[in-house]
Amino acid sequence: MREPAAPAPAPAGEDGAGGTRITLHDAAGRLGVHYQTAYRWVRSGALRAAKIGGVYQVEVGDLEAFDRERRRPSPPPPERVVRDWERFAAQLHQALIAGEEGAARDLVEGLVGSGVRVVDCCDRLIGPAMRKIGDQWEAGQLTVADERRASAICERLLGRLTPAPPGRPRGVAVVCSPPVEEHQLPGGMATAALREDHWRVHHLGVNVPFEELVGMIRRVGPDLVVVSVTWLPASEQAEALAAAVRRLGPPVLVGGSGRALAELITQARAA
Ligand code: B12
Repeated sequence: MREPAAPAPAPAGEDGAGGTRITLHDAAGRLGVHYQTAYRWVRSGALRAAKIGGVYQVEVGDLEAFDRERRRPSPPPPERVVRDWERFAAQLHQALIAGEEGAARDLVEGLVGSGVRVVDCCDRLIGPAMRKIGDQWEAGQLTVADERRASAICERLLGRLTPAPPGRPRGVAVVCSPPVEEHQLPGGMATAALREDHWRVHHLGVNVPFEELVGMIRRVGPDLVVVSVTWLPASEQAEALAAAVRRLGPPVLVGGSGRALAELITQARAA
């Protein structure tokens, strides 16, 4: 059976009441978001749209009101204090090793939705769960496949926790790792935590050649560079990268394994 395709753009029109309508594709473009994001807003009832001839259409007036509301600075949500991180970390670990992605997602998103900060979820939930998986792998209690499945679930979780918050960014940051580093998750967590703290972040992932990392940082011209390093033998390359970047001008923070993201956030603000 074929998957239903996203509706193709249709021309703008007038509705019965005389308001100008545009397709949801165009509305997404005006809002600067992906079609799927706008579609989710329609499905959740946040953005009004009518399905005409199989294509979602939005009234420009509704779109503008929605956009104004979206841009209005909202007071920070009340922060929830979690007292029992270990219990939650054990639950996440269990879900990760069982490959129960839905349970892992519900747990993490439930906490974030109730006011827990993303940075705390990384430092106190995902980090400890993955470290325990590393210990079990080292002890021969888990296979490489168990670890890869858990890592992949965490990557997707992090993707969902890494929105670009609206409002004026604190600055532009690049998060990268030395070329020999293969641990991508810690840099992903650093990205999520910095975005939550209103940085605009370019995350360069892992396995990027040294010269290309430096070249990209030169092109982006960031206010801050974070070098995330996990594998001990990669530390020397991380320091060489930091030295090369410092010569370009921006401050550089090097960190990783065992260092908290809460510390990164404090250092980034002071850099
Ligand atoms: C998943 C995993 C992998 C996956 C990574 C997949 C992915 N998508 O990331 C893969 C399969 C690629 C992998 C490969 C290897 N791995 Co591995 N891996 C792990 C494991 C299980 C989890 C890693 C992780 O995400 N940890 C959780 C994070 C959250 O912990 P953390 O590093 O403390 O993270 C915090 C900081 O990094 C901080 N942070 C991030 N950036 C910054 C920046 C600043 C400035 C600051 C302040 C903080 C900060 O944020 C995090 C949140 O709290 C760990 C176990 C462990 N103990 O970590 C082993 C582990 C890291 N791996 C290990 C090893 C040995 C390897 C391999 C050499 C295995 C091999 N023989 O091939 C290779 C290394 C390849 C390479 N060249 O890098 C060892 C490392 C030992 C060492 N001393 O270096 C560990 C500890 C496992 C073990 N117990 O032996 N691995």
